[in-house]
Amino acid sequence: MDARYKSREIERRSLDVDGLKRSFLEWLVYSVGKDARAATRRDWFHTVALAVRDRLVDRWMDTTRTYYQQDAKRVYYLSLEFLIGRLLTNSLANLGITDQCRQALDRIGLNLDDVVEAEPDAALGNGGLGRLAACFLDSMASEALPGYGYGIRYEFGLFEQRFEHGWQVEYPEQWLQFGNPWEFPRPEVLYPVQFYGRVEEFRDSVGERAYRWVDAERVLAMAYDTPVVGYGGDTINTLRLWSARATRDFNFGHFNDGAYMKAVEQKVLTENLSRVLYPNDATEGGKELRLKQEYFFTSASLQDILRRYLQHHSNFDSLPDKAAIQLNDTHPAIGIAELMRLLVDQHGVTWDKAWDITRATFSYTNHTLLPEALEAWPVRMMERVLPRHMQIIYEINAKFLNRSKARAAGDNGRLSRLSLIDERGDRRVRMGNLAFLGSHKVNGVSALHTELMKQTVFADFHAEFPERINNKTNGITPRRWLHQANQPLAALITSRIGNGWIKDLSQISALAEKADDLVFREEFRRAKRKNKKRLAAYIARQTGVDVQVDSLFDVQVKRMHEYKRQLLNILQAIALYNEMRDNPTVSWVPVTKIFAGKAAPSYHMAKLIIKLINDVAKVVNHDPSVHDNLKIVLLPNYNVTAAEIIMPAADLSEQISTAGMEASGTGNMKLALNGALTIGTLDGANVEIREHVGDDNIFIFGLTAEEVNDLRASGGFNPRDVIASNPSLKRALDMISTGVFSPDDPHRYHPILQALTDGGDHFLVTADFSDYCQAQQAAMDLYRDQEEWTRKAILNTANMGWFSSDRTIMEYATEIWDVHPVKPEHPAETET
Ligand code: TH1
Repeated sequence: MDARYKSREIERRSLDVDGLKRSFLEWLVYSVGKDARAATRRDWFHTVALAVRDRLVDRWMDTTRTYYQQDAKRVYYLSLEFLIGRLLTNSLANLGITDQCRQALDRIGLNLDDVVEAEPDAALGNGGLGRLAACFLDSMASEALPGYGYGIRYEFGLFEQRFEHGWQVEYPEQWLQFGNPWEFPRPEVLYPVQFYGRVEEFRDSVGERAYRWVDAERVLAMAYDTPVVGYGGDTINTLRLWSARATRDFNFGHFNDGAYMKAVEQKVLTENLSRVLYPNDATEGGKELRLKQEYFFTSASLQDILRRYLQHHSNFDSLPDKAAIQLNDTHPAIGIAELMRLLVDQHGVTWDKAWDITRATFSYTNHTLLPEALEAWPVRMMERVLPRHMQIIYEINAKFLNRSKARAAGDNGRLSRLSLIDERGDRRVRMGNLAFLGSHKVNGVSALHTELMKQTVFADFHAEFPERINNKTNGITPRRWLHQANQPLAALITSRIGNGWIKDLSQISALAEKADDLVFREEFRRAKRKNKKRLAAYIARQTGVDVQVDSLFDVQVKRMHEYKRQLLNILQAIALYNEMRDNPTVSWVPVTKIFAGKAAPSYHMAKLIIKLINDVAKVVNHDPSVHDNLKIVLLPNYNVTAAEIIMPAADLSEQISTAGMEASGTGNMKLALNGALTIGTLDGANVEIREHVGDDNIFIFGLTAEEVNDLRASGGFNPRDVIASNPSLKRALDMISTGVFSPDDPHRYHPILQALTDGGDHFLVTADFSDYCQAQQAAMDLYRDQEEWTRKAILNTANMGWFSSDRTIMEYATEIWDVHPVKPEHPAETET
């Protein structure tokens, strides 16, 4: 081999500063095609990403080869969302070459932090559900589990949010505009996916009744692979995302007719399938394109899984021993019917055997009990788009209902609730019931949520299959959410207890004994202050508002939703504003209220709440009579990158959903791990956070899930009475209704006031207001005592070890998937 090529090949693997530097300069010229003098920040980002990518390819292939050679059982995480964010910092840290990379760039006269800033945020998800999938990928790779992510390569991720005159306006998020250096297109990994058409019955070779799906439209799914680097860089797994491609034969038919433009138009329409992520978090739209997206990626993934399995096996008997398929909510639940179709129609497996295999392979995670989020596709739509699947679903349903205990007991009410078809009104397919029935395990995402699943949506199924429901409390990856995002605190922790916590977060409990150490407290505060300064600068840049670094940073960051009750928070802010103006001589604890979050574009109430927060902020921030003791900011375009700046800087974490409505929450975990104290209801994982950090180190308020349930069962309450009896609430609402915050349009907030009064206050904002204000007061009082506050903050960080997604993922691995760690085998490194 030409010596120059050989040395370049070695260069691609080199992890030292010189090797990295030479590699950067080569990549810039030969792949990005730029001269160092002309290179932009983005060029440098692409250069560095490509050079870093070189350093993980060998180990990526070793990982994949080892799984193949050992015929290891794999887990497939099917998710319509992967909210991964930026990857450069993550890849560097997990490969352990951050310092070398920084120095190499230094020598070229560049700053790593600037290069990092040029990476777009991959927002292929809405919120918690998508981010959970991303944390799970990190944990599977870090625990050496053979795990694959399967999803859609959306051309447009979650919209970019801007505020115009205080209103949310959506812009397309073009994350792929300048190319994506992390992905490998696989034009040869291509599967056909069909839609529409009809089902034909025929007799198979042994005279049995059989079915085939004919006259269907065909789309191709093309794979794009992104390596998922585990901590330490030993295991590198794969995230495979599908992109829609029109078939060629489809177009040729039109060419022969001479209808060239028609063919091209058809191609564009077909490829719209993977164009855009639906921007609804925990609400279901019922749109045909959404159903097609769900089926598209699920079918392609299952075909890929079966192809991989068949490399080692000649029948499907041991599929459940070689593949575990996890359904991230019901979005891929059509996979149950699809696997049945593939096994029965395409591979000639008998129905009963196929059903046993299917159930043993699939498991399902439920993420919400909100009725508006439970997917139910109109039977007529399903019949049209997926005619064979509709038949299969009927068949599954008939067999199940025939055998169910409810039939034996003659309980028709229960039978109709167990049915896969909701017969009330226009008939619909209940995807949750299908997912439940087709899985061997079904889990909720926090202890409370799992109990409520048993008592509410899945009560009848739970009675039928008492072993099936189990809990897997969510977690977060300590790599991104502490090690990378909060370097000041990470360095402090490592200086005291070593760096074992990055891989085994339970070790962080060793910090608890430092809570009484005055020196440690001082350093803990210093780290927090550094993060707050960074956030303050970010706030100034994004909103133009100057905030006091020493004020209490009170943070509510999450999707805008009525059940999450941003409204409760802003009402308390108004009440506090009034108190400060009424009592100008009191020495107030300065408070900065920080909000961030997107509203679904069609969710009018959530968008109105955004406008309200912006309107209140404008008045409060410009009122000299509060002496800068209260500032309110709503940061635009909340995403993973913004979260990495916000989480480390928070003092107080707002987790104030109506009890029983937030399945888990994961932002609550990120904030507590970074030393914020929680103010929250006993909802979702807040319950378990309290158990871990201790009742003295958290501010709990409000009705419990049980009380909420009882209150609603007893016919609700009269919010007008509550308002009348609480002068500060009444005053806040009066200010809103008289246009104090909207002089240009005094009636702007009528819908909000209506919902809180005549509307019955479904989310119990007024009911919890007084208790919430007391909890806020307790937080402000405590904040005056910085030593006590810091002690509790340290205890929060120290007691959050259990909330690592490594713990969660190992519970899934042992209790649901039966998959085990596989250490990649590295062939002896080629000598230099
Ligand atoms: C969220 C839940 O609201 C949240 O409580 C939980 O922590 C998170 O999932 C992870 O488990 C959900 N996100 C979605 C998104 C869609 C549909 C349902 C849910 S539930 C699109």
